[in-house]
Amino acid sequence: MNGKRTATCGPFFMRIREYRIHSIAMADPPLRSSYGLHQPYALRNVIELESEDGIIGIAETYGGEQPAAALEAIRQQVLGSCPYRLTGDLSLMVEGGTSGHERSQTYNVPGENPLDADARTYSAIETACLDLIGKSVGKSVCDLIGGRVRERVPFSAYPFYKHAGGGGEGEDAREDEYGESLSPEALVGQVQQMREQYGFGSIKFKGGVLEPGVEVETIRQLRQALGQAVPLRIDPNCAWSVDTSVKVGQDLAEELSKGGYLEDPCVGLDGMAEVRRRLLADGIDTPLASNVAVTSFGDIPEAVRQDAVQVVLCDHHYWGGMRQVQQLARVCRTFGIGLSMHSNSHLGVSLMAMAHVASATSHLTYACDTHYPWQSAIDEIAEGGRIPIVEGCVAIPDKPGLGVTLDYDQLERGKERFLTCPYRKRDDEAEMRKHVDSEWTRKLPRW
Ligand code: GKR
Ligand code: MG
Repeated sequence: MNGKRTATCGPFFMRIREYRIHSIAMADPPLRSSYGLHQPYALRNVIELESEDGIIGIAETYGGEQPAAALEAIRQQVLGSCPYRLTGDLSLMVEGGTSGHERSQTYNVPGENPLDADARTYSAIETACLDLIGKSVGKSVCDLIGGRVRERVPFSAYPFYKHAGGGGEGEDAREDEYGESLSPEALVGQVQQMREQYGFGSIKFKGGVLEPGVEVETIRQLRQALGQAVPLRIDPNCAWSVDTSVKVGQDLAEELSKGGYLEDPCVGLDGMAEVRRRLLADGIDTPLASNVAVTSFGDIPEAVRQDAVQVVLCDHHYWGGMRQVQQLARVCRTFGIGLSMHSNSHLGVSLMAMAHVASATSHLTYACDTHYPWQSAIDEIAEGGRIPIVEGCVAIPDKPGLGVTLDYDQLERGKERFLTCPYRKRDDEAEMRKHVDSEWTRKLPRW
């Protein structure tokens, strides 16, 4: 990898003269998952690449110290390089050359997996380069990466069991928009509220928190409240044994049909494959989805061989960028596997990047996940405020690049929040021990 190679970029030479990395924090409500409990602040890193003529490309990625250090480590390769060439120069980061790891299957919280660290760093650079190029030539990112196949990108509601509280701490504690939701009834109320506000047409429900029987009841009540037309998915993040996964698959055979799926019910490809075989033997064809057992191209051959995963959740943030996601889509299509999109707590710059790659990926067969409703305008760093989600969709704006620029006052507030909050990485287990159960450790399977 030699950033200076880009000095030969040719007559249309554009040089990156500034590279800025901003570590920010945003309030995050006490959401539960099998990882534990969300901290009062979620962390993000935002980067800016500024060209010699003052055009700025931006990207948002996983937060905290380690991802910021990884972004810092490539400063010399970035500075002075050409945004058309930089991703080529850094391509070993996503071709297995620097990490040596072909597979990146992980049970760490997303953003803390050392095996996809290079892919995450590369992705942030790629996104910012595409934004910079788009802004310099007056074209949208989705059109630079192959052209939009949809103008409006559908997202799902992402309900969580949660404790009371809206996130933030002390004087910065936020209003609790959704209230405590630790029962099926409260969860249904949360979904209805989200649907009223954003018009979501499908539901991705985060399970792995309460007894499986209660989570089955939650899905049943959702079906009853929402009717037959709304696809329902449940994701316990590997909290269940194979037997429990099969039982839930049987109990929810009807509810998860019609565009739904069962996501990462148990640990590993062998377990997922067994769940699949046993459900099929019962005549239940509910697809199994994953963003845990399949997180890199190296995971795909075994997943296909065992028919362990019928839907892969892409995520440009850790799959190595937008073009890698498009390649993933093609591979999935080739093997008859569906494609959905994973999310983690994020702000509007990430939401727009997710929308652009989704817009230019024809084989995206499900509405994308997004945590966006869990964040608030107080933390938004996008100029103009929150990105609208209307009828469950994000529209590709008629603007160059990602269609979003930074609000620098808001960015400063986010940086200040990061500096004053005590969190430097995501640690849901520690947070769980602090507030819910002092003995708690992540256990897979729990049930
Ligand atoms: O936000 O707690 C969370 C989720 O559990 C998230 O970290 C997962 O990565 O959304 C994710 C998923 O689909 O597994
Ligand atoms: Mg998942």
